Amino acid sequence: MDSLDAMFVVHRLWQGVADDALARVRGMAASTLAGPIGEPLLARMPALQIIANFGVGYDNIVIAAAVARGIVVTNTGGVLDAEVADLTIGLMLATLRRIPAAERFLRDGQWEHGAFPLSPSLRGRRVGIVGLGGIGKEIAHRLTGFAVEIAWHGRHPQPDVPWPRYDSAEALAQACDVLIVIVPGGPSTRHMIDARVLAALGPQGVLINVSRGSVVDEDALIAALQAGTILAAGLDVYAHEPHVPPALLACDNAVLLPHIASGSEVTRRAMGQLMIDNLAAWFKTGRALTPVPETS
Ligand code: NAP
Ligand code: 8YV
Repeated sequence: MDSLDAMFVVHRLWQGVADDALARVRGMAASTLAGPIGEPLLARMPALQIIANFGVGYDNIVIAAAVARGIVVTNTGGVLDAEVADLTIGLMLATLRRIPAAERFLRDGQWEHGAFPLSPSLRGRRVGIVGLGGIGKEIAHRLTGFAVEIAWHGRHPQPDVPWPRYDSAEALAQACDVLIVIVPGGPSTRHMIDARVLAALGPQGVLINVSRGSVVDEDALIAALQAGTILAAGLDVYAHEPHVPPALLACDNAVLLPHIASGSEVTRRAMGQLMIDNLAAWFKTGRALTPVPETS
Protein backbone atom coordinates (compact mmCIF):
# COMPACT_ATOMS: atom_id res chain seq x y z
CA MET A 1 0.00 0.00 0.00
CA ASP A 2 2.89 2.40 0.79
CA SER A 3 4.39 1.83 -2.67
CA LEU A 4 1.02 2.31 -4.37
CA ASP A 5 0.39 5.51 -2.38
CA ALA A 6 3.77 6.86 -3.48
CA MET A 7 3.02 6.28 -7.16
CA PHE A 8 -0.73 6.78 -7.60
CA VAL A 9 -3.81 8.47 -6.18
CA VAL A 10 -5.25 5.43 -4.39
CA HIS A 11 -8.92 4.93 -3.51
CA ARG A 12 -9.56 2.09 -1.07
CA LEU A 13 -12.68 0.32 -2.24
CA TRP A 14 -13.31 -1.24 1.16
CA GLN A 15 -13.58 2.23 2.71
CA GLY A 16 -16.27 3.25 0.21
CA VAL A 17 -15.56 5.31 -2.92
CA ALA A 18 -17.98 7.86 -4.42
CA ASP A 19 -19.31 7.01 -7.89
CA ASP A 20 -17.68 10.03 -9.57
CA ALA A 21 -14.26 9.06 -8.17
CA LEU A 22 -14.80 5.42 -9.16
CA ALA A 23 -15.66 6.53 -12.70
CA ARG A 24 -12.20 8.14 -13.04
CA VAL A 25 -10.19 5.13 -11.77
CA ARG A 26 -7.84 3.77 -14.46
CA GLY A 27 -6.06 0.96 -12.64
CA MET A 28 -7.07 -1.61 -10.03
CA ALA A 29 -4.92 -3.58 -7.59
CA ALA A 30 -6.88 -6.65 -6.53
CA SER A 31 -6.39 -9.63 -4.26
CA THR A 32 -7.48 -13.19 -4.89
CA LEU A 33 -9.22 -12.81 -1.52
CA ALA A 34 -11.53 -10.14 -3.03
CA GLY A 35 -14.23 -11.02 -5.45
CA PRO A 36 -16.02 -11.60 -7.56
CA ILE A 37 -14.84 -8.66 -9.64
CA GLY A 38 -17.39 -8.69 -12.45
CA GLU A 39 -19.71 -6.56 -14.52
CA PRO A 40 -21.58 -4.85 -11.63
CA LEU A 41 -18.32 -3.31 -10.37
CA LEU A 42 -16.70 -2.84 -13.78
CA ALA A 43 -19.78 -0.99 -15.07
CA ARG A 44 -19.12 1.63 -12.38
CA MET A 45 -15.50 1.99 -13.59
CA PRO A 46 -15.73 2.92 -17.30
CA ALA A 47 -12.18 4.35 -17.38
CA LEU A 48 -10.58 1.16 -16.01
CA GLN A 49 -7.71 -0.11 -18.19
CA ILE A 50 -5.93 -2.69 -16.03
CA ILE A 51 -6.59 -5.03 -13.11
CA ALA A 52 -3.34 -6.16 -11.46
CA ASN A 53 -4.07 -9.21 -9.34
CA PHE A 54 -2.10 -10.12 -6.21
CA GLY A 55 -1.93 -13.86 -6.82
CA VAL A 56 -1.38 -16.22 -9.73
CA GLY A 57 -4.96 -17.49 -9.58
CA TYR A 58 -7.47 -14.99 -10.96
CA ASP A 59 -10.75 -16.85 -10.52
CA ASN A 60 -11.78 -13.87 -8.34
CA ILE A 61 -12.14 -11.91 -11.59
CA VAL A 62 -14.92 -12.63 -14.10
CA ILE A 63 -12.46 -12.75 -16.94
CA ALA A 64 -15.08 -12.60 -19.72
CA ALA A 65 -16.37 -9.32 -18.27
CA ALA A 66 -12.84 -7.85 -18.26
CA VAL A 67 -12.18 -9.09 -21.81
CA ALA A 68 -15.47 -7.64 -23.04
CA ARG A 69 -14.41 -4.24 -21.72
CA GLY A 70 -10.87 -4.49 -23.15
CA ILE A 71 -9.35 -4.46 -19.66
CA VAL A 72 -5.92 -6.05 -19.25
CA VAL A 73 -5.62 -8.46 -16.30
CA THR A 74 -2.23 -9.38 -14.83
CA ASN A 75 -1.26 -12.01 -12.25
CA THR A 76 1.82 -12.93 -10.23
CA GLY A 77 2.86 -16.33 -11.59
CA GLY A 78 6.44 -17.53 -11.29
CA VAL A 79 7.57 -15.57 -8.24
CA LEU A 80 5.59 -17.86 -5.90
CA ASP A 81 6.12 -21.25 -7.58
CA ALA A 82 8.96 -22.46 -5.35
CA GLU A 83 7.30 -21.27 -2.13
CA VAL A 84 4.01 -22.96 -2.93
CA ALA A 85 5.79 -26.17 -3.97
CA ASP A 86 7.78 -26.20 -0.70
CA LEU A 87 4.58 -25.86 1.33
CA THR A 88 2.87 -28.58 -0.72
CA ILE A 89 5.64 -31.05 0.07
CA GLY A 90 5.43 -30.05 3.73
CA LEU A 91 1.66 -30.53 3.77
CA MET A 92 1.97 -33.92 2.06
CA LEU A 93 4.50 -35.17 4.63
CA ALA A 94 2.52 -33.65 7.52
CA THR A 95 -0.58 -35.51 6.34
CA LEU A 96 1.11 -38.85 5.75
CA ARG A 97 3.29 -38.88 8.87
CA ARG A 98 0.61 -37.16 10.98
CA ILE A 99 3.05 -34.47 12.15
CA PRO A 100 0.48 -32.02 13.61
CA ALA A 101 -1.21 -34.82 15.60
CA ALA A 102 2.17 -36.04 16.86
CA GLU A 103 3.04 -32.56 18.09
CA ARG A 104 -0.32 -32.19 19.84
CA PHE A 105 0.30 -35.61 21.43
CA LEU A 106 3.62 -34.43 22.88
CA ARG A 107 2.30 -31.05 24.09
CA ASP A 108 -0.69 -32.77 25.72
CA GLY A 109 1.74 -34.83 27.82
CA GLN A 110 0.60 -38.11 26.28
CA TRP A 111 4.14 -39.27 25.45
CA GLU A 112 4.66 -39.93 29.19
CA HIS A 113 2.06 -42.69 28.83
CA GLY A 114 3.24 -44.38 25.65
CA ALA A 115 4.52 -43.94 22.11
CA PHE A 116 2.64 -42.10 19.35
CA PRO A 117 0.91 -44.62 17.02
CA LEU A 118 2.74 -45.65 13.86
CA SER A 119 1.75 -43.59 10.83
CA PRO A 120 1.27 -44.16 7.10
CA SER A 121 4.32 -43.48 4.92
CA LEU A 122 5.40 -41.90 1.65
CA ARG A 123 7.61 -44.92 1.00
CA GLY A 124 6.51 -47.01 -1.97
CA ARG A 125 3.82 -44.58 -3.05
CA ARG A 126 3.02 -43.22 -6.49
CA VAL A 127 2.24 -39.52 -6.53
CA GLY A 128 -0.10 -37.97 -9.12
CA ILE A 129 -0.15 -34.24 -9.86
CA VAL A 130 -3.34 -32.72 -11.28
CA GLY A 131 -2.13 -29.59 -13.11
CA LEU A 132 1.48 -29.70 -14.26
CA GLY A 133 1.98 -25.94 -14.69
CA GLY A 134 4.52 -23.64 -13.09
CA ILE A 135 3.84 -24.84 -9.55
CA GLY A 136 3.06 -28.45 -10.51
CA LYS A 137 6.48 -28.79 -12.14
CA GLU A 138 8.23 -27.36 -9.07
CA ILE A 139 6.38 -29.94 -6.97
CA ALA A 140 7.38 -32.74 -9.36
CA HIS A 141 11.05 -31.70 -9.29
CA ARG A 142 11.04 -31.74 -5.50
CA LEU A 143 9.37 -35.17 -5.51
CA THR A 144 12.20 -36.64 -7.61
CA GLY A 145 14.38 -36.23 -4.50
CA PHE A 146 11.97 -38.43 -2.53
CA ALA A 147 12.43 -41.50 -4.76
CA VAL A 148 8.73 -41.93 -5.53
CA GLU A 149 7.01 -42.59 -8.84
CA ILE A 150 5.42 -39.50 -10.38
CA ALA A 151 2.52 -39.17 -12.85
CA TRP A 152 0.29 -36.26 -13.86
CA HIS A 153 -2.88 -35.06 -15.54
CA GLY A 154 -3.42 -31.93 -17.61
CA ARG A 155 -5.51 -31.25 -20.71
CA HIS A 156 -2.53 -30.97 -23.06
CA PRO A 157 0.45 -33.34 -23.53
CA GLN A 158 3.85 -31.87 -22.62
CA PRO A 159 6.44 -33.70 -24.75
CA ASP A 160 9.44 -32.47 -22.71
CA VAL A 161 8.10 -33.87 -19.44
CA PRO A 162 9.58 -37.25 -18.33
CA TRP A 163 6.58 -38.38 -16.25
CA PRO A 164 3.57 -40.30 -17.67
CA ARG A 165 0.39 -38.33 -18.38
CA TYR A 166 -3.13 -39.61 -17.73
CA ASP A 167 -6.19 -38.42 -19.69
CA SER A 168 -8.36 -37.64 -16.67
CA ALA A 169 -8.12 -36.93 -12.96
CA GLU A 170 -10.03 -40.17 -12.35
CA ALA A 171 -7.56 -42.26 -14.36
CA LEU A 172 -4.66 -40.60 -12.55
CA ALA A 173 -6.29 -41.23 -9.16
CA GLN A 174 -6.75 -44.89 -10.11
CA ALA A 175 -3.03 -45.19 -10.84
CA CYS A 176 -1.77 -43.28 -7.76
CA ASP A 177 -2.14 -43.28 -4.00
CA VAL A 178 -1.26 -39.61 -3.39
CA LEU A 179 -3.10 -37.02 -5.49
CA ILE A 180 -1.80 -33.42 -5.43
CA VAL A 181 -4.19 -30.88 -6.95
CA ILE A 182 -2.73 -27.63 -8.33
CA VAL A 183 -4.97 -26.49 -11.22
CA PRO A 184 -6.60 -23.03 -11.49
CA GLY A 185 -10.05 -22.50 -9.98
CA GLY A 186 -13.11 -21.34 -11.91
CA PRO A 187 -15.95 -23.00 -13.83
CA SER A 188 -13.77 -25.36 -15.92
CA THR A 189 -12.31 -27.12 -12.86
CA ARG A 190 -15.29 -26.87 -10.48
CA HIS A 191 -15.70 -30.15 -8.56
CA MET A 192 -13.13 -31.84 -10.81
CA ILE A 193 -12.21 -33.90 -7.74
CA ASP A 194 -15.56 -35.51 -6.95
CA ALA A 195 -16.80 -38.70 -5.30
CA ARG A 196 -15.73 -40.81 -8.32
CA VAL A 197 -12.17 -39.50 -8.26
CA LEU A 198 -11.96 -40.02 -4.50
CA ALA A 199 -13.26 -43.59 -4.87
CA ALA A 200 -10.61 -44.17 -7.55
CA LEU A 201 -7.90 -42.89 -5.18
CA GLY A 202 -8.95 -45.63 -2.79
CA PRO A 203 -8.78 -46.47 0.92
CA GLN A 204 -5.02 -45.94 1.14
CA GLY A 205 -5.24 -42.75 -0.93
CA VAL A 206 -4.23 -39.27 0.23
CA LEU A 207 -5.57 -36.05 -1.32
CA ILE A 208 -3.52 -32.83 -1.12
CA ASN A 209 -5.33 -29.70 -2.35
CA VAL A 210 -3.39 -26.44 -2.71
CA SER A 211 -5.32 -25.15 -5.74
CA ARG A 212 -8.77 -23.71 -4.96
CA GLY A 213 -11.56 -25.02 -2.75
CA SER A 214 -13.91 -24.97 -5.74
CA VAL A 215 -11.89 -27.72 -7.46
CA VAL A 216 -12.86 -30.32 -4.84
CA ASP A 217 -16.45 -31.32 -4.01
CA GLU A 218 -16.07 -30.53 -0.31
CA ASP A 219 -19.16 -32.51 0.76
CA ALA A 220 -17.92 -35.56 -1.14
CA LEU A 221 -14.49 -35.17 0.45
CA ILE A 222 -15.93 -34.99 3.97
CA ALA A 223 -18.01 -38.10 3.27
CA ALA A 224 -14.93 -39.92 1.94
CA LEU A 225 -12.83 -38.96 4.98
CA GLN A 226 -15.61 -40.03 7.36
CA ALA A 227 -16.25 -43.35 5.59
CA GLY A 228 -12.59 -44.23 4.99
CA THR A 229 -13.09 -44.17 1.22
CA ILE A 230 -9.73 -42.37 1.27
CA LEU A 231 -7.10 -42.46 4.01
CA ALA A 232 -6.43 -38.75 4.60
CA ALA A 233 -6.38 -35.25 3.15
CA GLY A 234 -4.13 -32.22 3.45
CA LEU A 235 -5.88 -28.98 2.52
CA ASP A 236 -4.76 -25.36 2.14
CA VAL A 237 -7.92 -24.13 0.40
CA TYR A 238 -11.70 -24.42 0.98
CA ALA A 239 -14.96 -23.84 -0.82
CA HIS A 240 -16.04 -20.82 1.28
CA GLU A 241 -12.92 -19.31 2.85
CA PRO A 242 -12.34 -18.47 5.63
CA HIS A 243 -15.22 -20.75 6.65
CA VAL A 244 -14.20 -24.37 7.17
CA PRO A 245 -17.14 -26.76 7.70
CA PRO A 246 -17.36 -28.17 11.26
CA ALA A 247 -17.58 -31.67 9.79
CA LEU A 248 -14.19 -31.17 8.18
CA LEU A 249 -12.71 -29.75 11.39
CA ALA A 250 -13.90 -32.93 13.11
CA CYS A 251 -11.96 -35.20 10.72
CA ASP A 252 -8.82 -36.47 12.50
CA ASN A 253 -7.52 -37.71 9.17
CA ALA A 254 -7.29 -34.19 7.69
CA VAL A 255 -4.48 -31.64 8.06
CA LEU A 256 -5.99 -28.19 7.57
CA LEU A 257 -4.02 -25.02 6.75
CA PRO A 258 -5.47 -21.48 6.34
CA HIS A 259 -4.49 -20.77 2.69
CA ILE A 260 -0.82 -20.08 3.46
CA ALA A 261 1.02 -21.73 0.56
CA SER A 262 2.54 -18.48 -0.73
CA GLY A 263 2.38 -16.83 2.68
CA SER A 264 6.01 -16.11 3.54
CA GLU A 265 7.21 -12.52 3.92
CA VAL A 266 9.69 -12.78 1.05
CA THR A 267 7.22 -14.31 -1.41
CA ARG A 268 4.28 -12.05 -0.60
CA ARG A 269 6.66 -9.08 -1.02
CA ALA A 270 7.74 -10.40 -4.45
CA MET A 271 4.09 -10.87 -5.44
CA GLY A 272 3.24 -7.34 -4.30
CA GLN A 273 6.20 -5.91 -6.20
CA LEU A 274 5.19 -7.70 -9.41
CA MET A 275 1.63 -6.43 -9.04
CA ILE A 276 2.93 -2.85 -8.65
CA ASP A 277 5.45 -3.27 -11.48
CA ASN A 278 2.60 -4.31 -13.77
CA LEU A 279 0.65 -1.14 -12.95
CA ALA A 280 3.75 1.03 -13.32
CA ALA A 281 4.73 -0.55 -16.66
CA TRP A 282 1.22 -0.21 -18.03
CA PHE A 283 0.92 3.49 -17.27
CA LYS A 284 4.50 4.20 -18.42
CA THR A 285 4.73 2.06 -21.59
CA GLY A 286 1.21 0.86 -22.38
CA ARG A 287 2.35 -2.75 -21.92
CA ALA A 288 1.80 -4.99 -18.90
CA LEU A 289 4.59 -7.34 -17.76
CA THR A 290 2.60 -10.49 -16.97
CA PRO A 291 -0.86 -10.37 -18.58
CA VAL A 292 -3.01 -13.50 -18.23
CA PRO A 293 -3.44 -15.45 -21.51
CA GLU A 294 -7.05 -14.28 -22.05
CA THR A 295 -5.96 -10.63 -22.16
CA SER A 296 -2.36 -10.81 -23.40
P1 NAP B 1 -0.27 -22.52 -14.33
O1 NAP B 1 1.20 -22.39 -14.51
O2 NAP B 1 -1.17 -21.75 -15.21
O3 NAP B 1 -0.61 -24.07 -14.43
C1 NAP B 1 -1.91 -24.55 -14.37
C2 NAP B 1 -1.90 -25.98 -14.92
O4 NAP B 1 -3.20 -26.52 -14.75
C3 NAP B 1 -1.54 -26.05 -16.40
O5 NAP B 1 -0.52 -26.97 -16.58
C4 NAP B 1 -2.84 -26.49 -17.07
O6 NAP B 1 -2.52 -27.40 -18.12
C5 NAP B 1 -3.58 -27.19 -15.94
N1 NAP B 1 -5.02 -27.09 -16.10
C6 NAP B 1 -5.75 -25.97 -16.27
N2 NAP B 1 -7.05 -26.26 -16.40
C7 NAP B 1 -7.15 -27.60 -16.31
C8 NAP B 1 -8.23 -28.51 -16.37
N3 NAP B 1 -9.49 -28.10 -16.58
N4 NAP B 1 -7.96 -29.83 -16.25
C9 NAP B 1 -6.70 -30.25 -16.06
N5 NAP B 1 -5.64 -29.44 -15.98
C10 NAP B 1 -5.86 -28.13 -16.10
O7 NAP B 1 -0.68 -22.13 -12.84
P2 NAP B 1 0.17 -22.27 -11.50
O8 NAP B 1 1.01 -21.06 -11.32
O9 NAP B 1 0.83 -23.59 -11.47
O10 NAP B 1 -1.01 -22.19 -10.41
C11 NAP B 1 -2.07 -23.09 -10.43
C12 NAP B 1 -3.14 -22.67 -9.43
O11 NAP B 1 -2.70 -22.91 -8.10
C13 NAP B 1 -3.51 -21.18 -9.43
O12 NAP B 1 -4.39 -20.85 -10.49
C14 NAP B 1 -4.14 -21.01 -8.06
O13 NAP B 1 -5.53 -21.27 -8.13
C15 NAP B 1 -3.46 -22.09 -7.21
N6 NAP B 1 -2.55 -21.49 -6.22
C16 NAP B 1 -2.83 -21.63 -4.89
C17 NAP B 1 -1.99 -21.06 -3.95
C18 NAP B 1 -2.25 -21.19 -2.48
O14 NAP B 1 -1.89 -20.30 -1.74
N7 NAP B 1 -2.85 -22.28 -2.03
C19 NAP B 1 -0.86 -20.35 -4.36
C20 NAP B 1 -0.60 -20.23 -5.71
C21 NAP B 1 -1.45 -20.82 -6.64
P3 NAP B 1 -3.49 -27.62 -19.37
O15 NAP B 1 -3.86 -26.24 -19.88
O16 NAP B 1 -2.68 -28.42 -20.33
O17 NAP B 1 -4.67 -28.36 -18.85
C1 8YV C 1 -2.39 -16.15 -2.16
C2 8YV C 1 -2.98 -17.68 -4.17
O1 8YV C 1 -2.87 -16.74 -1.01
O2 8YV C 1 -1.57 -16.89 -5.88
C3 8YV C 1 -2.64 -17.42 -5.61
O3 8YV C 1 -3.45 -17.77 -6.47
O4 8YV C 1 -3.97 -18.28 -3.89
C4 8YV C 1 -2.05 -17.27 -3.10
O5 8YV C 1 -0.80 -17.00 -3.59
C5 8YV C 1 -3.32 -15.10 -2.59
O6 8YV C 1 -2.99 -14.58 -3.80
C6 8YV C 1 -3.42 -13.98 -1.56
O7 8YV C 1 -4.32 -13.05 -1.98
